[in-house]
Amino acid sequence: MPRRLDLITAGESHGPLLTAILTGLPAGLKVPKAAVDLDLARRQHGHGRGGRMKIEKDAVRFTGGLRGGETLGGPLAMEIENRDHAVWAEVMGPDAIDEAAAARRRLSSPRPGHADLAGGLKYGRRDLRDILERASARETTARVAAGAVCRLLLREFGIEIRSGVLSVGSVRAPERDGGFSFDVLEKVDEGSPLRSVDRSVEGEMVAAVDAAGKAGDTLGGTALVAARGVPPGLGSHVSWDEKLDGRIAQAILSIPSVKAVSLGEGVTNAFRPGSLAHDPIGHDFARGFFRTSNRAGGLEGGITNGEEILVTLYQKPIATLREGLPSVEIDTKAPHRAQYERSDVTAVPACGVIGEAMLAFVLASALLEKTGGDSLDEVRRNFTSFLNAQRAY
Ligand code: EPS
Repeated sequence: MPRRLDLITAGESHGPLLTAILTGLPAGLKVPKAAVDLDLARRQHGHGRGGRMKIEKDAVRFTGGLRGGETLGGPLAMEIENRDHAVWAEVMGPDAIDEAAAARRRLSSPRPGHADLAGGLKYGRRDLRDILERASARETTARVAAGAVCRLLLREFGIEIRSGVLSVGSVRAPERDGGFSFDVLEKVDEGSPLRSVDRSVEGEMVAAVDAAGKAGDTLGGTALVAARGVPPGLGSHVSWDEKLDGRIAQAILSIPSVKAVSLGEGVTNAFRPGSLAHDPIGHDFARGFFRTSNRAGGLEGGITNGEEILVTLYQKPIATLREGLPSVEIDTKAPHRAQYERSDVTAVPACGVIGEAMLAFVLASALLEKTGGDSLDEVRRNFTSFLNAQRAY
């Protein structure tokens, strides 16, 4: 896949820290620490998060690629401390561990729905903690840090990304005529318990989370992630791996627990006739080409069409249940309830924030692939000429 930006993350949930390395940024982008920390805090927020979020106060530390708050064009390296490592050091020490302490925290009854067993079989690890530590959604902290930087780049070009929760468990925000779009997300109260797109159902959502928590159960849900200000012409129809819809879907599906994604009204459209599934084209000289609806969610043929990018993600309930689902103990092979690890009752609000980060990464990469440019000024010049060419079309 021809990618301009690349992101690598490293780190275990209870290891010393998480690392993100983002390559391909132009020089001259201002990256205030506060902007990254803001998104890290947004990821931690949400009713139904577990005890871990009371321990952590995620904050970024830049260790490469930045001077005086500006990118230099080299890889941007960031780290976020795991405060909880202090109590896990003898179990999760990178150099040495205390075998007795590690044995006490050994995971040998895998959780259905988690990576534990499939990962243990694949990597030949007899302590399934070796899988869970990396599979944990804690890793998304590093993605959100990188996504915050991508968001800053996109903002330079008038592109904004937001998210909001559409449903938690079976409680859904009531449907709206024309569906949900970016303007609804602008009104999401970031301080509200579940960052819902509709405050009127938030109380019911909170009650559902409380009931699930009391019962030792967990809840999934759906969130809308959207981008506004994206020009037509990012991504391409020419090759399967350049199609931006496919790249967005892959990025969103890589978020732990996300099992389905709908671009625009992709799911609903499958049940409609063609006459009701597409977006009529109009033109006026002030706006250029526009659509009278946005069922495609801003993507046609794998290319952005200038309308808002609308992505709905579907998150399954977290796989860690207090009672433990039926499983097997891997030494004896005898039936055994899956082990319980501290976890969240729901993480749908966080999932929306992580979705923003993934969408920001894909769009920032697609924008740079289109414009090229080693400095932000050069990217700007190329972006302007790209827009001017479209105006003259
Ligand atoms: C998470 C950190 C984890 C969990 C949760 C998300 O911390 P701990 O395992 O120490 O409680 O709260 O992880 C999972 C949902 C999971 O499936 O692993 C975080 O930072 O988002």
